Amino acid sequence: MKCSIVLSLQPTVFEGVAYKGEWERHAAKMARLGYDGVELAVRDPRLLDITYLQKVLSSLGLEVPAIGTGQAYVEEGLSFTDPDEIVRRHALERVKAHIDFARLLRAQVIIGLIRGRAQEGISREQTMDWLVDALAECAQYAAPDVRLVVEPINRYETNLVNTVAEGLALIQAVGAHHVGLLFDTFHANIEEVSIEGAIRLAGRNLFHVHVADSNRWYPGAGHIDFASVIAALREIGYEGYLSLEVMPKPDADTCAQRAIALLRDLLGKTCQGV
Ligand code: LER
Ligand code: MN
Repeated sequence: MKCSIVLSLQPTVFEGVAYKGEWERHAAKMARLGYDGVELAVRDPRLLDITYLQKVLSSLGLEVPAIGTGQAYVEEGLSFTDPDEIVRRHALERVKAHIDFARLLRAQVIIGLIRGRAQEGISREQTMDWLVDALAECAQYAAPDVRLVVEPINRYETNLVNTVAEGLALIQAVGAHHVGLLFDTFHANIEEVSIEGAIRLAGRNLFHVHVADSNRWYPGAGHIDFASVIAALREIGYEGYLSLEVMPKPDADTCAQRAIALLRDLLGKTCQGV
């Protein structure tokens, strides 16, 4: 397993990301600390200079395991399940732009908050139909080389797909090999009966992992047992990234340093920077 950290390429109101904006400086610092990659949270990839971004990241030796899309929802209200057809269409177009961007970076595309919420006055069946159709259209667009990762998210942020079991049902409805799950330890600690049990249930469908402790601080600052989480991930043969998605508490640099120190220790690797 390798380690990455979420960098938001632009300012955002989303609280669960330690570094926002000034990404060149932050990426250089993460490379020095020993991170293998940076996960990029991107509101609209069409506003970016991709050639420049690729040049900077490759000069730092950083991979991009995944692209986050949630800011298109948080900042602009785009979602796959909005009752307004035009909003749903814009959400699809935006995620297709994320897929184009991810293809160049060999990254996965996260389907997290962009799925939206089931809203009053709309049947759950209708909402799920919109979600399955949108995911199927994205899967077709992403095939064969870009993987999509559906993230179960806790009930306080969405009422659609809170658990791994619900995530599996959704990806099974789409039925494509390149659509899998993102497991976030913070959400799982709220929603799952057992964090390790949920990892085992995800099994080979697990494509990406977000790590944050029970309080959404860095691993080690709350009560999740990360040694046991890593053991469960090893048990299912997971070889992807552990990607740090945390609030900047007490501050971003402390999170980044303490997280890599703990994760590298648990993974049995030496940490370059700390
Ligand atoms: C939202 O809480 C989250 O965990 C992000 O990864 C959503 O895209
Ligand atoms: Mn997450």
